[in-house]
Amino acid sequence: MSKFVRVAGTAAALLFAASPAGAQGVVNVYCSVQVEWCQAAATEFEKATRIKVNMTQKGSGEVLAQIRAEAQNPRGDVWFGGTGDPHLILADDGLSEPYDSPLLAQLHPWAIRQHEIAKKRSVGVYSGAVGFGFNRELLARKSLAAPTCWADLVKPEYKGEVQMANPNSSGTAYVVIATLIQIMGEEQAFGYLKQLHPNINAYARAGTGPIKAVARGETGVSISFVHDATTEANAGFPVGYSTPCEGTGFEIGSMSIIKGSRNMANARRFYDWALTPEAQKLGFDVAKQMQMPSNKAAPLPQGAPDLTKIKLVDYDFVKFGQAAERKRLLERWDREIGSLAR
Ligand code: S7P
Repeated sequence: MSKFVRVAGTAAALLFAASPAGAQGVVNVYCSVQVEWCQAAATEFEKATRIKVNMTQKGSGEVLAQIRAEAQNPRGDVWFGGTGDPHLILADDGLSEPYDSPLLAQLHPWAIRQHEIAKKRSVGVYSGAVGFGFNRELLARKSLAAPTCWADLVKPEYKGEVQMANPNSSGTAYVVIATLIQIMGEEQAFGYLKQLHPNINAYARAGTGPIKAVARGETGVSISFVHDATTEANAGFPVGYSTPCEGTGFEIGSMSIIKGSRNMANARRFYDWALTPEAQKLGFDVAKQMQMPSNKAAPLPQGAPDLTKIKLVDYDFVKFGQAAERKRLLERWDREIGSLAR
């Protein structure tokens, strides 16, 4: 039976799976979806295979940093979930293993495209779009309209009302910056982020932090994946969402096998299993997550944002999935935005 342990004093939530009777070895998984999904995946994979799962939950930027730090002595086998750009960057670094799963043919073209861009070192597991989450009750109390355009967020009436994540730790926030650059061009995007800064009350560590703050009524507005807004609304919070009128970016939530994995056969079994419709349905059925699954036979969760109805940019995964480009943009963000007075 899997058990969940949160380690005090660290940002990480760790999941340890107790060894099931007759366990068939082990697989070490770094997991960047929400912890409920990580836990469900560990439990169900163990049940299906009797392979013990040691699972660590962390944000995408943090897992990328960890795998890089462990490159000489890899401790993880699979990285499951998290935004696609850091998975491409890991591939660009040569720190993930190429793999052709027999399940590839069952996937949507956007998930296979991720596999191609990564030169077989990653694959799409789910997709979701960036937008604005908002607390209906809080905005009504403050007589604020819900934002519908990127241009709205920089208006003075939203001073201190908006939250987004820090792109160093959060893959979500990196998608936001890449999105703004693709909509406005880089100079204007950084000008926009400077203008936005007085309206930001916190740059959260985790990408889902801002929408959880919206749900709790701690901030009126967040820049988030809109599927995470529907999860909070379904949990009973007064949360709504909109997608920007100028267009928006999206993620190909991904999975990679870590270079030098010491449990390669089990890593591949987990990877293949995670691409099955049954495994992908767990995201919604057990963990109430609302992303669009990559297996064509896994249904879009009822009430999930329909990506075909959202104005999406033609996201340049090749450009924003390069290690040097991410490093340059994060350094620029630290220099020009992260260091601004609060
Ligand atoms: O699981 C929900 C979700 O929005 O979180 C992932 C995200 O990358 C993890 O958070 P960070 O922004 O902190 O890296 C998304 O991939 C996923 O859709």
